[in-house]
Parts: sequence; structure tokens; C-alpha cells
Amino acid sequence: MSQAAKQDANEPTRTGLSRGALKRAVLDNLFYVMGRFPEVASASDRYSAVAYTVRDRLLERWIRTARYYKERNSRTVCYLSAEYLPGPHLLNNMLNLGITRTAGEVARELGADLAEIRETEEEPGLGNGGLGRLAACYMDSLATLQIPAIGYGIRYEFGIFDQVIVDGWQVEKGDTWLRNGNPWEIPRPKLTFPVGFGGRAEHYTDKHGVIRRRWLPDLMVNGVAYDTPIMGYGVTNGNLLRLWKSEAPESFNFQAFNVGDYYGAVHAKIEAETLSKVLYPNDEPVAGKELRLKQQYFFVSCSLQDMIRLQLRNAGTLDRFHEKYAIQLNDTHPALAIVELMRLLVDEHFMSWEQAWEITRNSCHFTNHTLLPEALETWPVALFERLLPRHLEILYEINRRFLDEVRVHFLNDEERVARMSLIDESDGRKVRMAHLAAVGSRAINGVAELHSSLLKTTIMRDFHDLWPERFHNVTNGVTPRRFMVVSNPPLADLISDTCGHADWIRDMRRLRELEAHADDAGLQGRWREVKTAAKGALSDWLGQHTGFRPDPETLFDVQAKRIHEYKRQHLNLLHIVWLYEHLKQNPNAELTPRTFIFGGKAAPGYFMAKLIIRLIHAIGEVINSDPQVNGFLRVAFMPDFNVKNGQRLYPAADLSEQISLAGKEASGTGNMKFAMNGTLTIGTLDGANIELRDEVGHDNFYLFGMTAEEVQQRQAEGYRPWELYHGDAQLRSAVDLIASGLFSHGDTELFRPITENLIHSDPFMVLADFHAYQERQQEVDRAYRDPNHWTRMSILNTARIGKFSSDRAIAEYAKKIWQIEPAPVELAD
Ligand code: BZD
Repeated sequence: MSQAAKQDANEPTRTGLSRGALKRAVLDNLFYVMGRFPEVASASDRYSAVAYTVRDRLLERWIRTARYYKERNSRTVCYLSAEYLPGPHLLNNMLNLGITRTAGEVARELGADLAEIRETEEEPGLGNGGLGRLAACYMDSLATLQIPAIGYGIRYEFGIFDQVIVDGWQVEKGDTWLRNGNPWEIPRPKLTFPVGFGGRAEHYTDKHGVIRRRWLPDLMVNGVAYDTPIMGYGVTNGNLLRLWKSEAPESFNFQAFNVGDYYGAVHAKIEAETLSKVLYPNDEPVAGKELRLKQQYFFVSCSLQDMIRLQLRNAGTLDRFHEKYAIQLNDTHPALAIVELMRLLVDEHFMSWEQAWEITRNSCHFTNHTLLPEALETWPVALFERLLPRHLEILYEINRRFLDEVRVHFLNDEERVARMSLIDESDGRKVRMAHLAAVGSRAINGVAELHSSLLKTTIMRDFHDLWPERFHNVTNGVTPRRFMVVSNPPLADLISDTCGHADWIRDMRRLRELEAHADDAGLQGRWREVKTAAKGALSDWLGQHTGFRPDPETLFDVQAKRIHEYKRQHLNLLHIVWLYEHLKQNPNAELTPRTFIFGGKAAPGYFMAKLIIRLIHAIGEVINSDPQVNGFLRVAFMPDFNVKNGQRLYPAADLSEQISLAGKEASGTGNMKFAMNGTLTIGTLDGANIELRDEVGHDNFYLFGMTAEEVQQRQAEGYRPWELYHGDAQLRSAVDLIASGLFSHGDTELFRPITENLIHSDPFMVLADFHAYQERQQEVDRAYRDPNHWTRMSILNTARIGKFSSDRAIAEYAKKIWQIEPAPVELAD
């Protein structure tokens, strides 16, 4: 098959759009939207003209979908997430429309290059990591599975910072993704909702003489909707990502202006606009940040008001709200939805408490993404009360009724009552958001088998005792459209060619058909060619951006994810240092040449994580400039790991590092993205690794380390890392080499916080797993030297990865959690 024909095979839907029509549209957009002609157009102008052209083509389907859903009054999923990381839209949308090839030809005819145009796109970095990316994968699958859905969130003006590396340190740069405009969004200035803050609650008597309670906020902000179409693959259906931007209400300005308070007017405007200004760049909550609580309430309130508006428009009453909407809370960040929905129903729509609670509890569903106790969200009651006084009253009433239920269920167990309360009274009074989410939801789920079962025995144990039927597992998944077809077209083509169809893109279980060819020398050769080409492309990119171009002939060993101690990038580093020493002492050691590649951002205030980035660079600097080891060992760091850069990494990796301490990584999703691209995993029995290993086969996965149970046991016995340090000469010398100043120009202080922490506390048991890790790595080293064997394992990883498609995950949510059916939209004749 020719390259073009192969690409076509992956694009099942047709728009009937001719090359000529597409070209005309691009030129029109360049002229009428950008105000440019081709000779003077910048790269960004060209990108925008193409993007507007694609967007226009999406709109027809999108509007058709909206009309159909409205007529049908379909049950709708409302995914509430404070974060979304959709990645660049252009290619994904072209794929969904089936116009990639035509668009490439048009670009060429216009003297441009689609690859270059594509590079110009700024991705919306509206999230921190796995949680935000998961939300984007789920939006993709909801549309593809033809399930009516709206993703609600915040339109941050500044998303996650851009990471640059200066002298080996991470430096954060503001993310100005909206600088050149955003062709994918449609502002809806008329779709605006007021959101209040502060003030007080009071009694009043309504016109029927009933005494009621109401909230008199002292600050009002408007939320304005910005819509981005999210199209399905191979279907007409398109859903909606609706993000809220905060603005000051006009009236506010005038009021202040009239009394001559010009400064006050401007200040109030800035305060209102601050709400959606910037994403908090932490992948763990930071205690008590007022603006963060305001952001959460802001987007939750706008979203619920929007749902209520739609329901009133369609049904005229809110009585069956829960039958129309399935609200999914992406972690506790939107958990205020439970209290806000109660307030809207009771205070503003005059519903009885009992009916409102019935509706609320039957609308909401909660996904937990972490077991780390420090990552469980709480808010000081005083702050909560100051910002949301009426909500605190409602929360207290929810709690009062809930704790009565607990008392009836567990007689004479006040300790349990205190443990389960929505208010933590132990250390300053705090609202426990996970408890609120659990009490107000019909279903609670974890994101991998192990995580869901640990949930029931650790942080949610009491809730599981009370309501076992509410607990579920839905193992995470990722979209093969973005992480295979868009990221790695040559691999997608090879798979389609081998299987004789492209149906696997919608039905990933069909990748199993590759298994029959795993030993085929022809396929193996082509498989290696694809991998080597991807490695070459990554090398070129790294060469351009870091000055170091890794040799594509070496094994690419990649760890790319947020930098966090529990993810143990420093375990990887200890192994590298050990290898370095080993090579220096045994210059003739038989070793597979390897390039260790790291990528990931550290939270700006997370000292240890930033020091780990510094250490990666320090070790790289010494190793990469040591000619004695250069043939065998190199270290690279990819700056600014985001969706776009991830797309360069996944196809190029031979080995994926998933080495968190067992019991700490809820699921992980990078593990799935790598394996889809034929990357083998070295990993612990943590999160979804366990299921991944079961799927791909134990022989095709490099397992090491303690189990979650062993970890617990070891900790209960009292973990003493200094004994391991003193007892293992290789481990000791690796730690000592870092402490010696070899990697820091003689400075013995710089990395002391890392080495001391490992020896004296080692909360993530790096030392305990070191030995097992090192042994497994030696096996990897040997296995890679047998290309046929390695390639076979690589093919089998891809062939057996089907379970980890987000389509499977969304189908499970639809059935087990939401009870919702697809609503296929027909394509126009
Ligand atoms: O969610 C991650 C988990 O750590 C992963 O194990 C899991 O695979 C993914 C998806 O389920 N959690 C996050 O990414 N969390 C955050 O980014 C976050 C952001 C703000 C506040 C708290 C957590």
C-alpha cells in the first residue's frame, strides 16, 4: 500500500471535501479571518487559517449532534474536572474528519508543510498531569462511543508553566497559550452565570408566608462559557468541552464608579478576572489557598446553573434532574457541586430538603485518584465560612443527617462518627472533601484494581463498611487515537497493514490479531524500522532543544511523568550511578549501550523534586562527558514534558520506567501509552501495572520490588534504611558517589538533602527496592541484545494492550456507573 493509501485506511469517515474546496477555504480564512495573503503570512497565520478551516468542518457535525441530543432529550454525562489536558487539536480533529491526507496535499500546494504548521500549535495546558490528561482521553472516548456529554472546567488564561532548564535547574515560564488566539473555541458571551462569594445568610419570609433562608453574597463574579467541540472518531457525534472564564459584572463597575471610587471599580474587576487567571501548578493540593477554593466553587456553580437551565428549558421542572444528568466528579476538586446543587434546589428553586437530597445523591458520582494522605483535600472551616457562609450551613445539615445515619448503623461508636464526619475536628477544624464527595455520590470508584481495593481498606474503609454497594473499580484507559494514530502514524499504518483493517482504532481488542504475526521475521523487521525511525526523530528533537543528540542505536530507557518522590526518579538515578561506577571499574564489562531519558515537571514549590531535576542534569553532565563510558551510557532530559512532547517520546521508547513504590500510584497512564507503542515496561506491582502485566504476559514485563502488602508490613515492622545502606556495598557506594560531590564540582552540600533523606528516612523505600531493580535491569540489558526476542515482546505488548483503551473504560462507566446508552447521530446525506 502506498503511504497515502495507508493513511487513508485509518481515516474511516469522509467529508466529501475535495482538495480544491479545502484549499479555497484555507485561503479564505487566511484572507478574511487573519487579514493576510500567503506571501506575507507568518507560520502562526498559516496555522490559524488551517485550524479555522478544520473547525468550520467540525461545526456542521457538532451542531447536528446538539440538535439531535436536544430533540431526543438524551441522558447526558456532565464531567466536572478542574483540569483538562487535550493536547494539540489540529491533527486529532483532522483524523476524526478523515482529511489528514487532503490537508497535507493542500498545504504543499500552498507552499507550506503540514508538519511545520502543526508545530506552531500551542497546546492548552489546562492541567498538571495524569488526572487532567485522563479527563481529555475520556472526552475523546465519550464522543467516539456516541455518548452525550459535556466536559465542564475552567478556561485558565495561564495553564501549566513552561519548563526551561537553566544550569540544570528547572525554571518556570508563564504559559501564554492564548497569545495568538484560540481557533478551537467559540466564546458564548450570552451564556453567562452569576457566582457569589462571601457575605452572609439570612432568614426571610416568602410571599406564601414560609420562612426561608437565603444567601446575600458581597462579591459577584460572572462566568462566561467558552465551548470547544470534541469530535468522535469515525462517527458524526461531537460533544462539548465548556470552560468558564471569570469576568466582573458590568453593574459592579458602574456602582463603584458612581460614588467616585475609580480605584475600587478597577480593583474589583481585576479581582473577578483573577479567578480564572492561572492553574495551580501542583499535582497535590496546597493547604488553604483561598483562590483555589474560589476557582472550584466558581466552575462548579456555573456548570450546575447551566445544567439547571437546560433541564428547565427541556422539561420545565427539576423533579427528574438526576434522570437527565449523570455528574462525574473528577476527584474532590469539584465536590462542592454536592453542596451547591443542594443550595440551588432548596434556596433558589424552593424544593424540599428531602427531594433535593434525593436528586443530588442520585446525580453525583465520584472518582478518587490518590491514596496519599497528604493529597486528600481539606479546607479550613473558617475560610470556607468566610467565602461560602450559606454552603457551610448546608454542609453542616448534610453532616448532621449523615452522622445520624452512622449512629443508627453502628450503635455506640462515637469514634467512628468522628472519623467519618465531614468535619475534621482534630487539628483546627477542616472540611474533608473526600467525605463530602462520598456522602453525596451514588457511586465511588478507584482507577485501577489495586487502588480500588486499597480504597476500601484505607482512606474509605468506614464508608465501605456503611455502603459497600457504592464502591466500584474502573481501571483507567487512554485514547489510541491520540497516543497511537496521531503520535505514531507509521506504527498505526504497520498495524493496519498487518491486520488488514483499521478497525482496531475503535475496537482495541482486535489488536490481538497481531499476536499471530509476533514471530514473523518480516513484521519484526518492519516493526524495528518504525521504532528506529521514531528514535531518530526524538534524537533530532533533543539535539535541537538540548544540544545532546542521543544515538538511536542505543536502548532508549524513558521515565516521563511528574517529578515526585513516590514515583522514584531517584531510584532510576541510583541505578545509573551504580552502572557508571561498574563501568569505570570494569571497562570491559559487557553492556548494552543505553540512553536514559527523563522528562517531567516539578511543582514550583517542591524542593526535593526540583533537586532531583538538578541531580539528573548533574549526573548527565559527568557521564555524557566521560569518554570512558560514552559508548555505553548516556543521560538526557527532555525539557517541558507535556502532551505534545509526550507524543514524541512514547513512540521512541524501548523501555518504560513505572517504578513507584507499590501502593502509591493510583493507576498511572503513561505505562499504557508506552506499551501501546511497543515499549516494554520495567515496573513494580503498583496501580495499573499489575493489570498491564497480566494482559501483556508476565514474560513480557520486567517486574521487581515489594508488593503493596510487603510495603505495609515492612513499614509496620519499622523501616530502617540506614541498615540497608550499611549492609549493601554497591548501594552505599552509589549513594556515596552522589554525596561525594563528583556530580557537583566538589560541592558536597548540593545533593545532601537527597542522600541524607535516603539514608535516614527514605519514605518511599528506594533503598529497599534497589537491589531487585538492579537485577531486573541486568535482565533487560541481556534481553535487548537479542533483537528478535525483544521485538517479539514489543509486538506482544502492543497486541495485548487493548484493555487499556479509554473506550473500554468509558463503556464501563456507562454501564456500571451512569446507566447511559449511546445516541448515534447520523451523517447528513
Ligand atoms: O491521576 C493521577 C494519579 O497520580 C495517577 O496514578 C492516575 O493515573 C491519574 C489518573 O487517574 N493524579 C493526578 O494527576 N493528580 C493531579 O494532577 C492533581 C492535581 C491537582 C490537585 C491534586 C491532584
